[in-house]
Amino acid sequence: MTLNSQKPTYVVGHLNPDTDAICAAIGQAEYLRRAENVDAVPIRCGAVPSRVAWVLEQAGMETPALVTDVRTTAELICDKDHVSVGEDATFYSVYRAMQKSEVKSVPVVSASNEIRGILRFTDLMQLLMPDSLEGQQSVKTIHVSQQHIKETLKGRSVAADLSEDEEDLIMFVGASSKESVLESINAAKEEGLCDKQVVICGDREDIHLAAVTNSVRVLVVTGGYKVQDEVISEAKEKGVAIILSRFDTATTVQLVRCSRSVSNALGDEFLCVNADEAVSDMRKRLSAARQDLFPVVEKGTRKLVGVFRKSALVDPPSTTLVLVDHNEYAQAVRGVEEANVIEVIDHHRLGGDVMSREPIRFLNEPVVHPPLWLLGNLDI
Ligand SMILES: [Mn+2]
Repeated sequence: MTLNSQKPTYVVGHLNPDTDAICAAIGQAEYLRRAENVDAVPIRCGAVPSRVAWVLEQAGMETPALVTDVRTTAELICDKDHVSVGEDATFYSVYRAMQKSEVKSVPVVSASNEIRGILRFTDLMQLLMPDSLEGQQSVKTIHVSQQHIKETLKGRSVAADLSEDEEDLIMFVGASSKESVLESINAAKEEGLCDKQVVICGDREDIHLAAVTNSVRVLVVTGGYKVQDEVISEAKEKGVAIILSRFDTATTVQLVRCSRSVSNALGDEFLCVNADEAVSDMRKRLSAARQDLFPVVEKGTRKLVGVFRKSALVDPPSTTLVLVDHNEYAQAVRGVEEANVIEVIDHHRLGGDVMSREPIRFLNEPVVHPPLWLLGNLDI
């Protein structure tokens, strides 16, 4: 059984439970539910001996669930509704998702929801900036897929099929005179860079044709303009992709940059926490980390369960416990020291372990033995 976020009050007997430990947990939980309107659930912290199983079977009672550790876990403190994004998502879609959810970091996951990294707003911004300002080519070069360009532009493809693979593309805006544009295309051709060029321009048919004839990689036609059939058939023949954008050239250029996938901004180093890891165990490990958001993953699969901030480690919610048939921590469920014990019902010596912030019900009475004829096989 996994402790979930809507935790009830657990009523638990001692380790190596016997009949009175199990039956007291069942009985006291039932009493608290009925008489005191407490959301009480009986649990056990060890295997059920056959004798106890027999008693429960005779009484038609269910065996309490096994909970061997009541420490607060990562799963318990994490936010399971936090927005996450796919590694294939574009800058634009992630930026919009972060704005909408008003978050500064998001977990990035694979198609099967495995954690790939944590993306901060500042990491995201790097996607808009060229890696270097040295040389025109590096400023204009972006690592992006044709399919993503189309998606971000909410555009339409009219010639060769768009590639889904990311590649280095060099943006070129066909805004100058026809002669200047052709000169640039020819220069790119001489440098062997033509098949990396994305030519972006409006309703300039001569440029469209020149770009396609020279086998640039992609032609993006802006402003909602159409391209001539001649250009389309030439593009199909040359394998040039054409994307129609309804945005003007300046906006289109900006949105092409925003088409980069966020996987390009992900670092390798980030801390991850298993869902069943106790907060008290992870606190030291995470306190020095510069990370502000920690992904919680399913142990073994690394599937994302949720995320939490460092501040969640400060005062995590504790498990509420009622101890029956014991009061010494040495005999209690793991994590009892971190739990909030609100009641003790027992018939053993006082161990002196239980501490509480407020007064609690603490019943400790010796058992008055029943007559010998009743003892039989009873376990008390
Ligand atoms: Mn007992």
